[in-house]
Amino acid sequence: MTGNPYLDVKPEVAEALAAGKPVVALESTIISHGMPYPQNVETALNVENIIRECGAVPATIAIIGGRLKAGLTAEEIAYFGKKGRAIAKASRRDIAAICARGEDGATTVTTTMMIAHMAGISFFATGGIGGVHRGAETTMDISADLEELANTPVTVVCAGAKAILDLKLTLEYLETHGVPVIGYGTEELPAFYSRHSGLKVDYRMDTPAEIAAAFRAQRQMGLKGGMLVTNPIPEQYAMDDAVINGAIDQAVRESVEQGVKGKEITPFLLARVAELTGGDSLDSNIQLVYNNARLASAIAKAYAETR
Ligand code: PSU
Ligand code: MN
Repeated sequence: MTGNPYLDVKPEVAEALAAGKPVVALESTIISHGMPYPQNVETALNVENIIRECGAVPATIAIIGGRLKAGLTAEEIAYFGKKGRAIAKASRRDIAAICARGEDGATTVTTTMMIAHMAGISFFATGGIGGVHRGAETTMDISADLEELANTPVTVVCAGAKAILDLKLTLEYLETHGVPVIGYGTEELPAFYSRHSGLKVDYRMDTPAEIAAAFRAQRQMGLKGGMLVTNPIPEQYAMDDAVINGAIDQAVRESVEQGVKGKEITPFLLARVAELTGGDSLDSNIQLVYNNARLASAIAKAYAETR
């Protein structure tokens, strides 16, 4: 909040934080790289409204003209949605150069956690996180999101991770780095479009208050790192496992054939899966983000009420 010459906290967000009110961070890569225009803009604005209806203040995070923004205006959200993949996807390694050059950057889970923490925000809702990619035993492609969860004290609410990743190795990595994985109302790790992965989370928690209490304990003990809350997609929006897994397998095969590498892999896979499943996967994606925004708001509220 102070002493960071690159950070701009939106006044509404700064006031809420100063008053101890619940604030929920949102990422911008999901807008620019995770969904097509115009559904991306519509979804980003709806998510903010849902958070407000739940009694919290939304803070969509991005880098604009070299400024780290905690809280965007509707115009800024529309700008990100329209520019889409033309905006640089900014991970931890990128933000110093982007800010020094005065450029724009779409924040991933990693950089959204970083900027949220700089601003004093502890709760963050998104769709899916990055993880250990299939074939990582040879490519070493492991998302910086996992390392950030290990180091930065923010609770991230997601719908699990997409099966574009190796979910088993992703859990192993999180275990090694001491990140608690919580299932909201479930013992099974959800897999984004699907409620099922066949893998177990570390803790099942059934109320936002329980999650807030665990986060409080983590803070009071002075532990570094955050928590990952996995919230299954509502049953009525879940996709047929055979359909979604078929599309994912094909997308992964094509990425290998085409030699897609580095930061391009995740956006490539997300876009290809959406194409292969038509509008269905996009609709599921939008609904699970709304669902996560509601849970993150409830956790932030429970945390604020027990301060
Ligand atoms: N997974 C999704 N949707 C997303 C992303 C991942 O299901 O939008 C985005 C998030 O911004 C996440 C990033 O932080 O991709 C991870 O990219 P990488 O795998 O290159 O670390
Ligand atoms: Mn990667």
